[in-house]
Amino acid sequence: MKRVFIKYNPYQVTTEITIDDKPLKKNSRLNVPDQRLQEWVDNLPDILFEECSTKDFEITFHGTVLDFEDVAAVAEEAKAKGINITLKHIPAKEVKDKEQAIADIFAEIQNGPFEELKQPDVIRAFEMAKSSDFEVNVVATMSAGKSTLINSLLGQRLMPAKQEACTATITEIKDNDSDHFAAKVYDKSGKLIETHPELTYEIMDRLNANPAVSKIRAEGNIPFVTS
Ligand SMILES: Nc1nc2c(ncn2[C@@H]2O[C@H](COP(=O)(O)OP(=O)(O)O)[C@@H](O)[C@H]2O)c(=O)[nH]1
Ligand SMILES: [Mg+2]
Repeated sequence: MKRVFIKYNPYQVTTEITIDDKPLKKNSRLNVPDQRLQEWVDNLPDILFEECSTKDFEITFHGTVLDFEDVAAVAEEAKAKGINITLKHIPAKEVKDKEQAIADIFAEIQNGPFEELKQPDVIRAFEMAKSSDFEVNVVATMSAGKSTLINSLLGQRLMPAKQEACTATITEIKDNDSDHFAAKVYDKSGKLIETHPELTYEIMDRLNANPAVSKIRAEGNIPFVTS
């Protein structure tokens, strides 16, 4: 039996492998600098068999849970070829740990001396980058068909679409599982001025004609967005 140690860092894409505590030979096919685990892990059992002339291995994997699962799947498949791999996992920092570290640095920056990094647009950009929300902007000249396209994606006529300027107000539409659209309406200063539990074409038409309305935040089911 050979003892294989694999340390894989998915953030820097670095791999360290030892066999029986010895570094790999120069010509080993397991020298995989700059390659993602997923590029070579499928070949791992065959390479180990070729290079170690045994079919019994104990692999200790130091890495994230997701990457360990890929190694485990490959080890399971290798059984069919008569290659026996027992596995051990040494946990590594997960994505959520890294995200927390980044959030901590950003919080520190907010208490620091650089005013440029405390501006609302910087904070918003950071929140967006952290969020699982994925923002898609529909941008085109007047009457290009933006509202028509959005209605078609929503599967219902919600945006006023006409041969004239009719939707100059910024509208955000967020996907959720509700069976109808609801909206919150804001003025230029960001103050909430109206709420609509049941948004309709007529309400949208009126809101778009109202100069006091600066932003509409709608939420409802966007049929083709599943996650
Ligand atoms: N022929 C044609 N007309 C369209 C198409 N898409 C939109 N329109 C029409 O173009 C006009 C402007 O569309 P609208 O969606 O309001 O454009 P927006 O200003 O970009 O939001 C409306 O009269 C639509 O019916 C299209 O694909 N073909
Ligand atoms: Mg429009």
